[in-house]
Amino acid sequence: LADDGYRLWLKYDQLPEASQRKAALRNARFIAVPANASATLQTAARELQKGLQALLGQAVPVGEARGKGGILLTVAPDPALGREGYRVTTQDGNIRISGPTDAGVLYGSFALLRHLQTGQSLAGINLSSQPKIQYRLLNHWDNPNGTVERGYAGSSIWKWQELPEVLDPRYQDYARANASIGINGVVLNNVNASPRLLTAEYLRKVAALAGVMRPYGIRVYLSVFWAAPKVLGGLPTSDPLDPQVKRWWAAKMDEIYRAVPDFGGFVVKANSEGEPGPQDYGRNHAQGANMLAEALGQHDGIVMWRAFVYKADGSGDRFKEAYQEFQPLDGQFNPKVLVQVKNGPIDFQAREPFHPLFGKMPRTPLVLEVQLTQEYLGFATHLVYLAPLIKECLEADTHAKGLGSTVAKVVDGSLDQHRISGIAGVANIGADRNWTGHPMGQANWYAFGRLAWDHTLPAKAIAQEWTQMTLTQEPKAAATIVALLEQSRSIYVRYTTPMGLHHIMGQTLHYGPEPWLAKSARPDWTAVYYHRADAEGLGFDRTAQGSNALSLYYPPVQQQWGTLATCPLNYLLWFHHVPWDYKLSTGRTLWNELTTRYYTGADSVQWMQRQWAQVQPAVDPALHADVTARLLVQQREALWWRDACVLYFQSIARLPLPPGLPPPT
Ligand code: GCW
Repeated sequence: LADDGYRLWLKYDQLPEASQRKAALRNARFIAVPANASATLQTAARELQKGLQALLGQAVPVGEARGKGGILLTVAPDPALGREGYRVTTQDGNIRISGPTDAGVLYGSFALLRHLQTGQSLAGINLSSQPKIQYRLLNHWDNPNGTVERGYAGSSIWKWQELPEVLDPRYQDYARANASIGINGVVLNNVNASPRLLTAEYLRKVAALAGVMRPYGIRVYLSVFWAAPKVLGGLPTSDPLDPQVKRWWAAKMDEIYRAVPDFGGFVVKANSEGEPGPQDYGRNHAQGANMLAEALGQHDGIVMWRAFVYKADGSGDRFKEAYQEFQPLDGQFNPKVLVQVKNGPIDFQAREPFHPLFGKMPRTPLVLEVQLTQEYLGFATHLVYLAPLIKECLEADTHAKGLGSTVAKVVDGSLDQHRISGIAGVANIGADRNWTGHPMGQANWYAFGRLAWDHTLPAKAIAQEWTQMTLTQEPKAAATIVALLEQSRSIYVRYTTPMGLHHIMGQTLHYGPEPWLAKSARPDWTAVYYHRADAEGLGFDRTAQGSNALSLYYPPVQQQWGTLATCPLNYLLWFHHVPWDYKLSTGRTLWNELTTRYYTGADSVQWMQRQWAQVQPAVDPALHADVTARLLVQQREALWWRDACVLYFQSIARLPLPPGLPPPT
């Protein structure tokens, strides 16, 4: 039967080797849960049973412990494990999955299944782990009408019109998939929020979804429309300092928590891209966020206030705007507030330097927001594995407290000893049978969860796990696919925006090349604003001679990125206006290096096609054909990017292509 991708990495295909299965079965004769087990523990037991039976091809009963050779689920205090950690150990002839909470045991159960799915033995198993980040969230940009902002995998999986009565079984599979990678929160709706989500009618629907998520350790959250007091409450204002407004929100919080007692909290996009916010009333972001946090009162929720703000100002530098609005507010936020910051200063480009707010707001917990939906990375037609992009940001050194002050340590709270920490991935999930449109997009959902749990995991190891669990156990094919995944993002950067070019995509769809775009209602949305190509050279000068955005970083970062000689070529045009004939460390001039990268990038898509062709015997035929076809689109569009950009920049640089490169097609 063709695999339609629905089962994701939880396929539980029978283990290949009979001997391996036998050995595993000796350790998995039964699953024991305590009497009166909670819904979460029962969920863990059921998942183990489902997984083991399928992997081993034999029945594994759930019930009381019966001698040796079984799996025991136990909740037991274990201060070394935090709240959600787990241990999987061998003890007295049984395997024991334990954790300080039910959720920990659930995560341990999935860890055991992953262990088997990746071909490891149960004999002498000894695993332990706990998450480094507390709030690990998917952000859905889903609208009540079923559309998904920047979604490329069909419509929303939430069928609002059918809720709360109809609970699509898919909701449970969604929750399972998230729990299996440690995601513990889901923001159901778009940050460009509809006020409807806060109505009594919708809160019933939200409560129904929360009921499905709860046994999987997942809390639901909502994005808030700032002007709700006016629009829903009929108040004359939504001023956060107005007593009526405060009362309206406090009452709304009580209503929400009556419907969903474990409700997680809110994400807010305010005074950004036309959304209303506290600035409409002369208040700042902290005043807005704090009002919501106070309205939460005794309820156990948080407010994630987004820092994605900029004004349409063609003479300024958008790079600096979030910093300028937020950095001065450090120390003014309520303890329930986290500020949510995109990985880079502009907007989810294929490669960005880390956002300068990381390391510069030590008194405020910062949520790292990354985009899994491939808005600027080829939609659902280009194969781009995002773990290397996410890791690049996490591993970047802010130098806030000396060497090794990585973004990861800012985000996990360890650098500044924060009590709470968070990470958010903008979901790439839709109603397509295979969830993500591009079958390989599943790897990005998977990788996000794994990194949210443990940001030290290497991108390659995550790709290996995912490939083995999802595509094939055949070692050579798996290695080929992993190499393909690993290279895919840098290939994408090469044929679209090499060397630090950014924001030169088409304005309406955010797709395809439009480096010539010079006019827009938003001046800082034109491509020429960003690439600044002229007769002399290319790139945005952000040194002291230019916008001086570099000054937002700590001195060691400024020093590294601040000179042509020391700036890594991958970031060069982010920070420098470089003469076309400037000789780079590669020995080539800027023009020759740029064009070479566009060409080698596009050529590399053919390499990807060849690699993928090789694994054909080892993966499901339908899935193989699907990815093959998508690679054809990718190949066509890589040439489109290459030719459009090379020809456009050539019209300005007026230089010939370096020898050996064929003319654009
Ligand atoms: O990248 C931009 C997107 C918008 C999005 C915005 C944001 C939800 O084009 O669609 O709006 O970012 O992150 O708020």
